[in-house]
Amino acid sequence: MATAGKVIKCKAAVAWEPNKPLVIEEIEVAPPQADEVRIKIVATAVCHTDLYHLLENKNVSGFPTVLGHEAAGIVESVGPGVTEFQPGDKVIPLFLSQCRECRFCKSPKTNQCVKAWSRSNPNMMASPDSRFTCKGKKVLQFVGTSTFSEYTVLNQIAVAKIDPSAPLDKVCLLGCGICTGYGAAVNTAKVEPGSTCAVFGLGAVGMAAVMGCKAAGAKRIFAVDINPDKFEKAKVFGATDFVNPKDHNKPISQVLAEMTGGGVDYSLECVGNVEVMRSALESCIQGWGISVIVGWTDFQDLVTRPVQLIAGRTWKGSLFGGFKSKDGVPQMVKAYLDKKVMLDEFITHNMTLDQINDAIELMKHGKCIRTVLSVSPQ
Ligand code: CXF
Ligand code: ZN
Repeated sequence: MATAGKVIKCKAAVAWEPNKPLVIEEIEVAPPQADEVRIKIVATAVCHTDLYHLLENKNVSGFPTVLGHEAAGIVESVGPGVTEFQPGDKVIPLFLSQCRECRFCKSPKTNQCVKAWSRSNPNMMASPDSRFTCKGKKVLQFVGTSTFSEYTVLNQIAVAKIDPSAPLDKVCLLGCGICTGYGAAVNTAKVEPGSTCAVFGLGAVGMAAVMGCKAAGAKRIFAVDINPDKFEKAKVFGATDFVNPKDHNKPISQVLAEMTGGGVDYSLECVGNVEVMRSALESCIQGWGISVIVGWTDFQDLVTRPVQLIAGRTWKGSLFGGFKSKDGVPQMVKAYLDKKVMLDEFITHNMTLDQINDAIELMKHGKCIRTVLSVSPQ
């Protein structure tokens, strides 16, 4: 590549300050350093946690930053020591790394990786480091990815190589929401054939959780949302029953208990709201019910009565659907190519990177499932 080893000037959507529209700017992207890979982003989607991190006090890297973590692209060049990737490889950025060396990566019990980005982890480019500058200022990287840009630089532990025949404008969704929801059902809840499930919140993550419950053989899948417009789509992914909490004047856990003879076997919270997390737990059956927290929120306490757990319910959380990222993402790409998982059905809008603020508005108001932004030609 003619650009290898050089600074690339390109377009990116910069978040200069909290709660403000993103600004399309020309930025400079430095060449990859040791163990890093520079990627041309072809397609990226807006995920609800990008909005969350746009809020004051919520952003893990600070400002200015380039948000975006659900994407697919092509390797442009690699830094010293990188042997796994070559220019031209199709890849998906991973907000959760898999170094394959730490005690978590070596355990089959978890997808946590000790080198994953965090506020304080210098292994990954989180605050204060990045390869981006704009107007002479450093622009920070977001959760090790920053995909609202034509080019980005990632550590190789946060990149998955995928099938070269994969359509990047579809498989970009596997970078976050779809793996998160699907895996929460299949890997974390371990939904069993013939079981009953309830999915709370029908955004992309909830829809994918419904799809996961169906794939695992659930016989009844309750789709729960206060926006009944979502029910039709949920049916496409396999939901069999639809519940709008606004139609009932008693707690939704009671409604579900009455409909199922005691509660569901599995419940999945896909909203990121602590009240909903509690209802989801209390909706699963005593004795063996499993409730999984999938929606993202922090800085808030989670409350229930101990007897809920003493009675035999299990409360779990799931990050990225429990998938070890570098292993799981290429498998999910293959599952899509083999028509075992749906992706196209999640895409309600297609736009370009320049229209990112419109895409954010749609997400804010629950008017889309996924908007795919085309960033660069394939
Ligand atoms: C999130 C988890 C928190 C950081 C950004 C990504 N997961 C999905 O959106
Ligand atoms: Zn996400």
